[in-house]
Amino acid sequence: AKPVKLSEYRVADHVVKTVHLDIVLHPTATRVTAVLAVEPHPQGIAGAPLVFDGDGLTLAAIAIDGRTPAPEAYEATADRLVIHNPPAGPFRLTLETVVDPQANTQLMGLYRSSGTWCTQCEAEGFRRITYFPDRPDVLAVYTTRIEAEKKAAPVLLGNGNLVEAGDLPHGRHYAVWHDPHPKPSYLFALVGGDLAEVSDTFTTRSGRVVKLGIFVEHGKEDRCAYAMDALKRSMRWDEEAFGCEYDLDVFNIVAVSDFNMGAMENKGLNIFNDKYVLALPDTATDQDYAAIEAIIAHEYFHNWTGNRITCRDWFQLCLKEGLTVFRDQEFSGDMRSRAVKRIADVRLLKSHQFAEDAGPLSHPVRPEIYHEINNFYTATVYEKGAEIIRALKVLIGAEAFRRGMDLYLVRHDGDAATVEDFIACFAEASGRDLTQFFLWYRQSGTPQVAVATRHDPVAGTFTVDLKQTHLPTPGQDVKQPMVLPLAFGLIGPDGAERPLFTEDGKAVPGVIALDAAQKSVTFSGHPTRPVLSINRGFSAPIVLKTDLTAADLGFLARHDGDAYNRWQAIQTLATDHLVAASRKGAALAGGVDILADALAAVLADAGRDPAFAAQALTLPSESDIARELGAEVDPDAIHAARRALRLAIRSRLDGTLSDALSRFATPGPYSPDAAAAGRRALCNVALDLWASGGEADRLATVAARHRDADNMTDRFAALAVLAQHPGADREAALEAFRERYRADALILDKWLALQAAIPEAATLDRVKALLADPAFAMTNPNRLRALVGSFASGNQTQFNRPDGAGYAFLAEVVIATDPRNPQVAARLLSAFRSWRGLEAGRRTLARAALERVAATATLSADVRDIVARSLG
Ligand code: B3K
Ligand code: ZN
Repeated sequence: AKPVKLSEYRVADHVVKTVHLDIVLHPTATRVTAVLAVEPHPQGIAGAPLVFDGDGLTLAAIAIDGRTPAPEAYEATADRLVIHNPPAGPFRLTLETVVDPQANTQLMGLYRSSGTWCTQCEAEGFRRITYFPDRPDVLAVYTTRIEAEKKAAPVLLGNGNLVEAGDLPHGRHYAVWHDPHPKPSYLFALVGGDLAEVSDTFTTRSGRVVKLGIFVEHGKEDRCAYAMDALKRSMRWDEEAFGCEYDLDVFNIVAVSDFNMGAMENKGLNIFNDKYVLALPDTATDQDYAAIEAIIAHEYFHNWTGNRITCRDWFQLCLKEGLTVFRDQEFSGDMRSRAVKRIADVRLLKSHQFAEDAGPLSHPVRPEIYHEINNFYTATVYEKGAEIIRALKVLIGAEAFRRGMDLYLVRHDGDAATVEDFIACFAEASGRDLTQFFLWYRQSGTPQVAVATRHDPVAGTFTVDLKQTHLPTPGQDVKQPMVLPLAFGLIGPDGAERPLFTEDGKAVPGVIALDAAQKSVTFSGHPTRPVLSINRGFSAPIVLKTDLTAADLGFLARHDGDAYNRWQAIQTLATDHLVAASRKGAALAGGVDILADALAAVLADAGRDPAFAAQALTLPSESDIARELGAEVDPDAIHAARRALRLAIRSRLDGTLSDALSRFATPGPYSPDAAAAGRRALCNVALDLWASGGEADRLATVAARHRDADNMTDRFAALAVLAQHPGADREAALEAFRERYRADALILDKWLALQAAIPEAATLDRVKALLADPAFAMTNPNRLRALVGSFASGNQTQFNRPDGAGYAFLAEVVIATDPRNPQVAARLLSAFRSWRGLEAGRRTLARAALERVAATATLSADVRDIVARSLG
């Protein structure tokens, strides 16, 4: 198929102003009647044929202004409706299609999940319901009438406000929903099913009472309280932090168990993967609670950034996604510990986005070409998209940033906007030229910055030499220097922050804008050498190489006023050691003592912020080390190095670790709040390190903690420790866990994922056996991600088995999944994104597996695109 190019954007020749849908729900033959107010676009091609999108549709009836056109006047295929000579002015187009929700295994368009009818229309699902100009710049006002058998679907939900409902003969009923806000088709949604409702209200700052509803499977009502609370906090926060008030009388959330991603921000009717709604202390971990809070907020925040202001075309996806991720990160930062949230976000950014950007799937935050838009819901668009906005805020300052946001929200309300529109608001608000800044959206790859420092004790000057470089990425061999806002500080030998003066004595702000290939900055007033703390708070999403010594890093770990950089100093120490150890063996890699001392200091001070200490004690992951190595990666060597370092740290901190277990035990009943979660996080990393040697008595302690835990966080953390140590205890604990939660699919997903991540040669057979386990279902995206996704992305040594069996397995699953659900298949396949960095033997085997996928006769556009770019 032809690729779509940003440079070829033009308006639709025919737009739709209002949509009246009449949908009669039926398991296999749902009848959709659409009455569309169509008009030619003033900037479109006059007299052009009408061309609407379709996907797998059959047209049952058509009328133009109430009259059936002659058969030769139009052409309707599964994927297109063409009317050769449409009326020159506005007209009413009536279309009738019949769709089969039960047979819809792609989970795009209208489908069924455990008997509930639901929809997913972003990016291009609406065209699987009716023919339509299915593109985000066609905004219409929707009225939806839904009819169903009352017993099968007592609940009927649509976008906007409920305007009418009633019973019909023969046990049937209907509801009519009207959404007054013009919206693109991708925000359309409906739900019909037998669901329980948890309701509440929220009063907006202007006094409007909004009815809130969360709809879940019967019997799960008691698992919605946290999501509801998170929703109300999100609504309040968005008023306070961004001035955004909710704009309908109702806000509904529906949890379904078959869903391709996390959730969807349909106007007034968010549909969620139930994993991001349901939580009780015994079913969800602290991490689950935090994810629920973040995703509830994210989807709610889309009401303004995404829905009120939408995207002109799918190239602008980051306009809504990057911005909304930035907003949800800020929200979680305000709800929890800001520094810890930042650390968690940067960890995720590096492990997902940096890895993506360093391989064949690298693309700009605003791509310029795509074959399949579903493959661009990536860490780059989302997470790097959010980083760019954070960097912009550092560059222009918080006040100008807020003015720019306010301007954007007012100026573009009701628009389908572009990234240029967005950035123009900040240029105007700050009075700065942001042309160079815009390169962040156009250039792919992670900028690399090298920092060297010079101290002249006689002159009392301290000079920072900065240099930026850009590696080639697919389609971009040569790049221009970008503007990188680097927050920084200088720390004196006493550990105190030094004032910042230039050579001529002028005070300077704590941000260097590195906007050329090279730049040097000299500071005066430093008779003794200060230590540079740079890229504080990870102000620019870059790979940073400094000339800081291990001693400097140890010093920063203790004294840096920036909590993020205290953590980063420890990570850098660990990373430097692990990279060296992976190349030449642990014995030859230094830095362990300094690292262990820094960790001991963190533990001694852990009372101040246990969650921070937990982050510090969590070593870089195996894939982090692989990314640092970049080439000739041997996952077994990395695993061995990491294991050896854990043991070395353990032997130096042993007593402190076991003390931490009692010192930070959480008193009283479980509460998901950040403080309690931080204590549990610290105890659980301490436990993991303390038991890392696998001594029988220690494992017995872990097993007891597993058994006696009164919440899922501690129970599962202990199980995860046990899982790393082979033996009968492990198998017994796994079996007991399974028995205990046998009726709870979401919890068994954890059980599947944990087993798939065991770093042992027997794991692949275990995973294959689990494919046949009743807890697994090939048709459910959560199960697939838990078992296969966790194996491919979370188990470096076993996915990358030296015999290639891990690759072959993933290829098989992808080939088997693709005909049913291309989106999920393509997502799984992207686990190969770093294959080129592997050592030669594994590289050859990975290539062979990718080629096997490529050679499959009938591939979806989704998988074909990922495989082609991976091999390309
Ligand atoms: N906008 C949706 C993602 C849709 C993915 C389509 N393949 C969820 C979100 O980002 O909020
Ligand atoms: Zn989003």
